[in-house]
Amino acid sequence: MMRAIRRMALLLGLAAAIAAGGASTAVAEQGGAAETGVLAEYQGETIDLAESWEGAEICHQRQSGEVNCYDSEAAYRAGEGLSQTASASGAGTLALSDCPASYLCLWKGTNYTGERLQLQMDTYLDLLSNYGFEDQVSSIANRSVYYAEIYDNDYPDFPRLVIPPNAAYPDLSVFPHAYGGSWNNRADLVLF
Ligand SMILES: [Ca+2]
Ligand SMILES: [Ca+2]
Repeated sequence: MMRAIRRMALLLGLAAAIAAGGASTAVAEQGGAAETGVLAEYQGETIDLAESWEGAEICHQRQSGEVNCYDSEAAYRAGEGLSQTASASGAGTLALSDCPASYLCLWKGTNYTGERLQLQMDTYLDLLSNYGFEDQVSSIANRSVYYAEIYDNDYPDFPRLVIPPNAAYPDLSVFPHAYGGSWNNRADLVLF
């Protein structure tokens, strides 16, 4: 019940959050002000995911909220203290089985390929533009016990697609979008 209430509150605040994000983007474009993206650690440097992943393949949000990025599955598993052999697909190959339990994983390519963003599911709302992932999600896996939803904020009534617990969708182009076309490369935010 608390989750439902929190989700409702977040939805009500959604338009305001998006308006604020739009305004700061406009300011940044006009005045060259700092971007407002999520900062992550990658190869000893701090990068702004909204600007560029700088060649990273996997960006993982820790339970602490910190985001760490890696250029390979092997580097990710080493950096997060995971067993190398637990990766069913083998080091260097990205696949569904590489998405950790309790996480929502989003890929830029179909069939769980391409850059992968791993979000923990107690942040409730994430604007994908802050992670450099806006309108770029092609496959998705929900490895948590909670429902997740992706929203398209390019339309005033926020079309959404529900991702049930333990659902994995290798190709979002099979899901029709309310405004035509499919859900491939349409998601702007995620709600848990
Ligand atoms: Ca968009
Ligand atoms: Ca969109």
